[in-house]
Amino acid sequence: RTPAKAVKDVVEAAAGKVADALSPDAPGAPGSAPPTVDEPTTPHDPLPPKKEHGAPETRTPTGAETGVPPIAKGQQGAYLTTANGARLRDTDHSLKAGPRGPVLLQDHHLREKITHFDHERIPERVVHARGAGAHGVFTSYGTAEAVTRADFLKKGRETPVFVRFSTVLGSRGSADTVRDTRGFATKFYTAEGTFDLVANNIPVFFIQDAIKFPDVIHAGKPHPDREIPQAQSAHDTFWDFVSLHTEAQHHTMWNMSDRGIPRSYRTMEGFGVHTFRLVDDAGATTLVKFHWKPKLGVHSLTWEEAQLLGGVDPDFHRRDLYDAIEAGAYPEWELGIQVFPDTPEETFAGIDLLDPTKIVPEELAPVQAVGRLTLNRTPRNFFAETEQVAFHVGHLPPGIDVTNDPLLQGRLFSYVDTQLTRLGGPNFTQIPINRPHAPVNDMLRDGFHQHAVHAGVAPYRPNSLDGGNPFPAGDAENAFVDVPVTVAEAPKVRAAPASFDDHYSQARLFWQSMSPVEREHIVRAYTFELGKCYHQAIRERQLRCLANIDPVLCREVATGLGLPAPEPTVPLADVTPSPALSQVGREWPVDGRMVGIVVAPDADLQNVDQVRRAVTSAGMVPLLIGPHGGEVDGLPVQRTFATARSVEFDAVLLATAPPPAPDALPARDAKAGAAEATAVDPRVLLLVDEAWRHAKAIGAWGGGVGVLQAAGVSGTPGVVTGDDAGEVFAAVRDLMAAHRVWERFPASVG
Ligand code: HDE
Repeated sequence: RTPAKAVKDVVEAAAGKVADALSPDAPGAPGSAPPTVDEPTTPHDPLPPKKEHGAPETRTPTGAETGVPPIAKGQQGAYLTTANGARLRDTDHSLKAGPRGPVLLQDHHLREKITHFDHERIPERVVHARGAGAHGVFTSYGTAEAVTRADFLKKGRETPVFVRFSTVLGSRGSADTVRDTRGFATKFYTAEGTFDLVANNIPVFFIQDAIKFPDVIHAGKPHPDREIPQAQSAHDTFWDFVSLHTEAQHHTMWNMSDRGIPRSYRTMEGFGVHTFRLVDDAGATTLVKFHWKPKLGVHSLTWEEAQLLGGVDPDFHRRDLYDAIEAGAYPEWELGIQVFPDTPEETFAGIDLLDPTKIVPEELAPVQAVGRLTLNRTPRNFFAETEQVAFHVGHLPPGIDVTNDPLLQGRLFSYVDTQLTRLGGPNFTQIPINRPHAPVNDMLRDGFHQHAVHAGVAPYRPNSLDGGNPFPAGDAENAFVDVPVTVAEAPKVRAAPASFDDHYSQARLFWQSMSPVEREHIVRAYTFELGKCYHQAIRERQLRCLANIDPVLCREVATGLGLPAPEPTVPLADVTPSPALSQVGREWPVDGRMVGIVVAPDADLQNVDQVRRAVTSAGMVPLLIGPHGGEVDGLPVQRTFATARSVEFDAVLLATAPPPAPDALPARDAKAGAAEATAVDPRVLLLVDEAWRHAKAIGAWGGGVGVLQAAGVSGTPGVVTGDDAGEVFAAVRDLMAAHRVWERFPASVG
């Protein structure tokens, strides 16, 4: 076998596995029949655990491996008990003085049940409250061995991980698809202690010093008087802040771009933002920036899709993550590093590496892959895992250290501080999801919710009573390395370096790197958001910021707002665009994407079945959309015209022109004036209309071709028709690799 053949074999075998797991008939696949649920009359076996959940947690609160699974909590036993294990006869009636009498204070079960319920809620995160998590594994390529001594980055090491994705501004119950930055926090349970890479999907931050964090968050959160708007930046206080603190302009530009509305967590990049310092075995240091690169490419929603999803499926990203994992289409990213020499100036190509509002373009410092992250297990219990997980930028293994970035320095203080309140005391590292997998031997004792039963009498050192333990470790025992960086002798000041004063050049670099379509989206986003502000002065001030970024951007937004475009107040930076920042112009694997197939009893169902299988073999998920639930002539229907909405699908195929079903709203025949329109169920026409507007590939054969005519989209780019259903699907699949049919978007901004 040639190497190329070997790679091909592996790729084909992997594709086959995904296809099997993704088969609509596989247990647990989206749309497959759920396991049978018996009526609750007598105790019987519970439903089997999800196939990816694996064995229960076996670690002690201090991280030691016991090998003995703890007693599973939850509805696993046959009989109901109190919290103390006494079996109960009744949980539906309080203890009363006679059936109509008053409730007795002695009813311990009533009081225990209600009291526990009363305390079920804990404070939500002050930021990043809305999130979704998953377990997985990180496999190291060994390519970072030259620059760090970190054990988990040695070749072939496999490290368990837990990842939590989040939005920043919204409350815990807010919608997933709002325009916002996304958190991408990863806990690596390494053998040398936990490493938390607490990253975002945007490589820069709003502010350059942590002392402004409460201010920017107060500005972004709902207004204090009415508590609106929820999970939005389209309001006066946000734009007031970012137009006054102009260092925020670069991050804001990313938010207004398609990066602010990801298609899926699976299609987001992740960035450590700050520069970190790596140290190798010999003590030599290197500066790095961390990047996560999604296997499926960077892919975003359209703004209209994001808005529709806020109502149709506010849990869209959460559901997408869980569905993909349960179907075996495991999300993957490569961890990469940009490497810079550790010089006293801490700059690279003139860019200040300590300024968190600056990137280093990949064209100047390529991202070098150091390992692969695969998410393969959904949480067993949302609260226990996703809600209680506690990340901290200071959780670092030997070989990775921090830099003096003033934003990072403030974060080092903030995370544990907020977690003390949120998780109710100092012992949250003992909560199962937070337990290190490295053995723990600290001298921290007592406090609220202490789970460990510590032995010994001398939690101090040195001591002569507990055998002198614990002893400090040295290099030979892989002790953490605080890199002895020289601190310049300098006066104590509240000030920033002069290089931090450049607030516009990289916002301009980003704008200049976008394709015309992406620029158009940015213009519309600014126009929308500023259009939601009530105060003219704020709009005008933000336009003055845009003038310093680019005159075309400023003019287009000003036109949308009906305001004059101001002149720049600083010279426009001369920038070299970074093509790596654009999402347009490349092709990506289509794994795990959703294809909706419209069927009705009159369709050629043999063809439909064949296409359904072809979609599965391409690693995607076919969802049949029928006029009613159940089956259409033996084929299982996963969505009905009443439950399907275009935003769920990445492409739509039509095998038929279904007439209006009885539960359809009146057709828009009068408006459309076309005889054909009345013949097709209006919800199917809406599906096609939206899929077209959102630049998705559309294919049709047989009766489906008539629907495209009725919808007025036949013959336009990315709309495929033909007699052979298999060929139509193959053309649609090829279109999907580019994520969208980009030419369908208007792109007036050149
Ligand atoms: Fe955070 N951030 N942050 N942040 N952050 C929190 O910690 C903070 C910043 C990020 O899924 C909080 O446990 C300060 C940058 C993520 O549980 C809090 C500053 C980046 C998450 C906090 C920043 C992040 C948080 C709230 C400015 C990207 C969610 C709850 C100096 C590199 C983690 C909590 C999760 C959460 C403070 C800026 C990422 C309050 C003071 C820059 C992904 O401690």
